[in-house]
This record gives sequence, C-alpha cells and structure tokens, in this order.
Amino acid sequence: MAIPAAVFEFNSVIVREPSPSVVDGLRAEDRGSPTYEGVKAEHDAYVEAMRGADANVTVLPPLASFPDSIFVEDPALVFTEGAILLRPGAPTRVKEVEEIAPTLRDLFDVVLELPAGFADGGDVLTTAQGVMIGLSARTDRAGAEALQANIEKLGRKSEIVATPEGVLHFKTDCSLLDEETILATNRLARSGIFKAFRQMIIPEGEEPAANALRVNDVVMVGSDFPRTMEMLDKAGYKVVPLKTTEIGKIDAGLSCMSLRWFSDKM
Ligand code: CIR
Repeated sequence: MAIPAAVFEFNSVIVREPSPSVVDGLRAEDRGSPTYEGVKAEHDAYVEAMRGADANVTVLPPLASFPDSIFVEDPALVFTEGAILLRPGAPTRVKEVEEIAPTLRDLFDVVLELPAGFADGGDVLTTAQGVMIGLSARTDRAGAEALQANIEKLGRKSEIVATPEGVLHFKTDCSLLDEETILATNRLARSGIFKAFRQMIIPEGEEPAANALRVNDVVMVGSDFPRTMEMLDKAGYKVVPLKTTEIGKIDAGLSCMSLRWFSDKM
C-alpha cells in the first residue's frame, strides 16, 4: 500500500461540470451574476491544472437542478481511509449529497454518513496535525460533533474552531501551504487558532485569495490577487494562477471545486 508523503499529496480528484444554472448560484451579496461561459472556462482551466499537478480527475456530469453542485467540496469529505457524506447547511444544497454518493461508494470501501446537524466540506481544513472543523452559518455544533465522531472512526484527530463572523466557510479565509504553513486572512489569523503553524497573512484587500489550494508541488492561487501571488512566489512556492473572477461572484474559490485525496488503490 502506498503511503502519502504529505497531507497535500493527492493522486485522485473529483470535479463536477458546471450547469448553465450555475448563474443562479447562492451568494451573500449580489455583485452581478457570473456568466455560464465564464464559469465553464474557469472550471476547464482548473481541471487542466489538476491534471498538470499529476492528479487523476473524475469528471461528473452537470446537474441543472443544483446550481451550486459544481462545488463538490461541500457535500462530502474524503480521506485515504474513507469518505464521509455530509449534510450541507444551505437548503438548496442538501440533495447534492444523494447525487455524489454513488460515485463515492464506487471509489471508497468505507463511506460514512452524518447522522445529525449540518456540515459543509468548505468548513474543513485537513492539516498534518489534525482536521480543523469551523463552525459557520453552514456548519452547526451538532454537525461538527457528528463529523468529529466520523473522522475519529477513520483514525484521525479533529478539533472544532470558530469561523469569523460573516465569512461563508472556514476555508474561505485559510488554506494549507505545506505541513507547517497556513495561508490566512488577518481576521482569522488573529484569532490565534493557527499558533502551532507558521502563518502567511493575506495582504489587505486581497482576502478572497485565502482560499488557495496546495496540490502536490503547486499552489493554485486566484489570478486576481497579484500581491498574494508575489508573496507566495517569493517564499518559494510554485504558484499556478487561476482565474476565479466568475466563481467569486457566487462566493467560491479554488478548494470548493474539487474533492481531493490520496488513493492507496492506484
Ligand atoms: C454556496 O454558497 O454554497 C456556493 N455559492 C459557494 C460554495 C463555496 N464552497 C466552498 O467554499 N467550499
């Protein structure tokens, strides 16, 4: 059995093609709807970047009834040891779980279900020290505790933390750069939860860049955020810029569009 060298080492990825209904995706604030063509182009580039990072990508078909279903990170959580079907906190997204479940049952020997509460995958950050679950408007305490129990069944440690007020998901404001380093907004970093890590703080005004994505040897970063890209580049990370302008209009960033894990079956 192959053992992953690091928590950001992935050989397997699931994505879902956007449907034209993506223009109706949820958003906290209306900054204009994204165009379908724009989202599709951003998604296509993302899939190419995943392949470029040496991941094997499973592409699921679009789901017109679920405008936000391109964001496959939210209805499930995946690890080498197994998958967990979640309970998304937005009513329009609850049934996305049934849509992704058959694929996960095909790909994983162990698939657990959340018995209570609500939890979105966007609120979960996997680090080498353990899994962090952020409470948010989408993830409540009952869901977070049920998730903790499932994570423990898979043999991992986890802790429940707070997401800053008004921030959609915990990972809207942070991402893993390597085993020791977290990229975070100032508002999240100053809560002190990352004191076990080296922290890199997002330059003021580029907060949406905090949802970057480390996959194998690259860090995918929103190309609308030049100061963040420069900071990471100077720190020695191999930055892959990806456009997130359209998905940003429906409150999404780079982690949202995939489920990633290291499969020991490959
Ligand atoms: C939503 O509000 O659910 C979507 N419009 C955006 C989801 C972003 N997902 C994520 O950060 N994991």
